[in-house]
Amino acid sequence: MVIAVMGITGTGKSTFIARMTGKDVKIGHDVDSETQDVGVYDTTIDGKWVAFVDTPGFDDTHRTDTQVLEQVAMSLAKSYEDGYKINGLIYLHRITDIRMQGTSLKNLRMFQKLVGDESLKNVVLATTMWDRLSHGDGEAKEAKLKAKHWDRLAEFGMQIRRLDCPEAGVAIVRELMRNINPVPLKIQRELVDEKKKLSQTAAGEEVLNEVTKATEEMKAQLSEVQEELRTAKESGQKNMDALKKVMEDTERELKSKLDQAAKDRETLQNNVVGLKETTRRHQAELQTKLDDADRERKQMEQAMESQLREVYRQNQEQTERLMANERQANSNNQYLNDRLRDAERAAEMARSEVAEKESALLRQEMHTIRLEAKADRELAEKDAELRAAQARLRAKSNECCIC
Ligand SMILES: Nc1nc2c(ncn2[C@@H]2O[C@H](COP(=O)(O)OP(=O)(O)OP(=O)(O)O)[C@@H](O)[C@H]2O)c(=O)[nH]1
Ligand SMILES: [Mg+2]
Repeated sequence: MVIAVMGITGTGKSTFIARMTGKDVKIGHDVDSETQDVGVYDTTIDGKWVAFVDTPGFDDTHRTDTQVLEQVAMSLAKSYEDGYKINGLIYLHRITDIRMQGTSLKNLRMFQKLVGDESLKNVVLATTMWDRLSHGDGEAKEAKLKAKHWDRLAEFGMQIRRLDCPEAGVAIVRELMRNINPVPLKIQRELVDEKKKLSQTAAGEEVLNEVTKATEEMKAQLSEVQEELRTAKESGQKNMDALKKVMEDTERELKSKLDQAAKDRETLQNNVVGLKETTRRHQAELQTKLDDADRERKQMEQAMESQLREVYRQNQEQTERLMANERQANSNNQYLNDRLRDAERAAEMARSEVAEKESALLRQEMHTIRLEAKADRELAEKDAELRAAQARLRAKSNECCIC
């Protein structure tokens, strides 16, 4: 899964890729453009291999638009030839930018020409730097930009998102990862399938027009400067030397720019094969990066597979251990239940034994009471008999005294 990140210099492309991959991507901290070459940085998101392509933006401080286009177009064409399709593109724009004109407008136009209307559905335009202004200001700016420039592109399926919190980046990438059948970009079709020269592609035509316009302007400026220089020489002005120096410097600068413009025109006229030769170094580098990324991905997949196998084995072992423990617990339970039943039975027996003993004791007690009552009765009878005998004895003794 390949995702290209584009946008003018300083919009946060490298920062975004560094956050997504955790890799050491070179980030710019001054006004000069930082990323000079197309770079590939990969990672795994939701278990899937994702390679981010970092690109230099147009209006680079070090190179002309032609040179940037040549490099970006070549990289895209080469990866397409090698079977790597771009699943998604993220186009970054600073929400802090005062107005959308000049550089931003030109860059967006170039981007649209590179991608083509059919691929805009694979594009997310994401705004950065929300932390640098109030949310209300950001929303107002976003609404204006949508109405004036972006809604047109959104009609072709381009999504507009904000990179305003740490989770927003992954959400955008996940959205693009759903595109599993990507269509090639316009520049890829033009260069590879239709074998066009760079100047014949929509993006190339745009740059060529700019170069032609700039060349005409510079030529007009040059002849003005040369004319002024000539008049100054003829009029014999006092401060001639200083003026001459300024004019000559301007002339030299314009000539060097014209030389560069001529080189740019030549580059744009090259066909894909010629282009390939001039950018062989970049191609080889990109290929190496893609191959490295691919190798790393395979290694990662292998490592993940063996990790998964290990986790599966450990799970299996743990399951078996748990089952054995459960079996042991069940048998312990059974044993305890048996013992409990035995104890309950023994208690029941003891209880009935006690009850029996209690009733025997009760019977014994009643028997004793009955015996005691009988003894009392017998004692009373004996006592009565005794008293009767005593009475009889007393009567007899009385009879003897009388005699
Ligand atoms: N405050 C703030 N700064 C950011 C944000 N994103 C990036 N930056 C800063 O913006 C500067 C430029 O970031 P880069 O990632 O180098 O931008 P780039 O688009 O790769 O630039 P080039 O490589 O020159 O095309 C760096 O100082 C970043 O730290 C953001 O969302 N908020
Ligand atoms: Mg960068």
